[in-house]
Amino acid sequence: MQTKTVEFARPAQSQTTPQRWSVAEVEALFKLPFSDLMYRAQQVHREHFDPNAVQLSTLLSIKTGGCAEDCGYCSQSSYHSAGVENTKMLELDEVLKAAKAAKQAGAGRFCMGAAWREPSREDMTAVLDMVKEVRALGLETCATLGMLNDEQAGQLRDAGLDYYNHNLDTAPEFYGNIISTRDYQDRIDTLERVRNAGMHVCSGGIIGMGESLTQRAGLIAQLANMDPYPESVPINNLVKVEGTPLADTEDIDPLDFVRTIAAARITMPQAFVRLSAGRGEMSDAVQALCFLAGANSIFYGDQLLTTGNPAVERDRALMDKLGMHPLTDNH
Ligand code: SAM
Ligand code: DTB
Ligand code: SF4
Repeated sequence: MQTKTVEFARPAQSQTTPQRWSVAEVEALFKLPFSDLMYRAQQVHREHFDPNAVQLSTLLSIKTGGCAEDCGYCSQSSYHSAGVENTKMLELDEVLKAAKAAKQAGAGRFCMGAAWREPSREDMTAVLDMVKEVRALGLETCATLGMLNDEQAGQLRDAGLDYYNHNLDTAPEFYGNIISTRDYQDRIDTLERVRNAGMHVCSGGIIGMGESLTQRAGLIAQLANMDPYPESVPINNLVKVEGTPLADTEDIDPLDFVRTIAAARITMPQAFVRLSAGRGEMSDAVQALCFLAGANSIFYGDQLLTTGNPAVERDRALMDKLGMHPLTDNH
């Protein structure tokens, strides 16, 4: 491990005057001695957040499988054979039942995900109703539906959607190794439409897809240099699904995942950094390190989209053990 000292003579910033990060600067963060990186991340985290509060989002797959995109990590792509059953879109009452249960369990945000390249006109009609009704339950709303045009972004905003999730997933130069049916600019275009419509942006990526350290830093720099950077930054550890091209990818060292969380925290001080997919395979100790590194949001609920997540009881026990409380407590 390299031990050279890196200077951080940067002023505190706000989201209206974002700091620009070069890939080399982010890479230098990754190469810091672990304790120095954690210390720096803690300082930034405590400047902006209650370090013991965690934002809880519950996910629901409202349309599963049969997707027209070829994302190499994804169980829902029609290009792969991951054994995921293709379903029709859920009915409104099924979505509301799940949202009520999520609220009852303590979630503050409900995120509806669909395996689409982009939503059709009919899809939008149904989703807009879901957004309105879920919001009326007193939950924050998030949706992840693929690419949007300007009209669709405006419709979602008008329905009361609080966040739109659309991940950059990896560095621009590695993107083509993972996905061939769309390009990086398509993702950036949708994110701009979401931002211009006035919704909060949720965008992050996946770690452990075989990317180099420079490419991992490249993803973080790309997110941090968005103007403004996303309010919510999900960092997923690849869930290796059999039948997908990435099923046999080598595991990354959990401490490298923790370092990625810390780099996200330092470069995007006011964002909620979500410790996202992959928690099911992580020990409590690694998750605790992620919180120390500045993660302050998780997916909460027994299921992600097609794969498992730690059981609600396990997460409650973990929060108790760490003296953490849900952000919905309002303190
Ligand atoms: N189809 C929409 C899209 O791609 O934007 C929304 C749903 S898609 C499943 C949402 C995100 O989930 C992807 O961008 C990716 O970052 C994440 N994801 C999907 N499969 C994953 C896996 N096996 N491991 C980790 N993250 C995954
Ligand atoms: C995000 O960054 N991660 C979530 C959410 N946004 C939509 C999805 C994780 C999916 C993990 C694999 C699955 O369950 O299919
Ligand atoms: Fe489709 Fe989204 Fe999966 Fe890609 S990540 S295959 S766009 S559901």
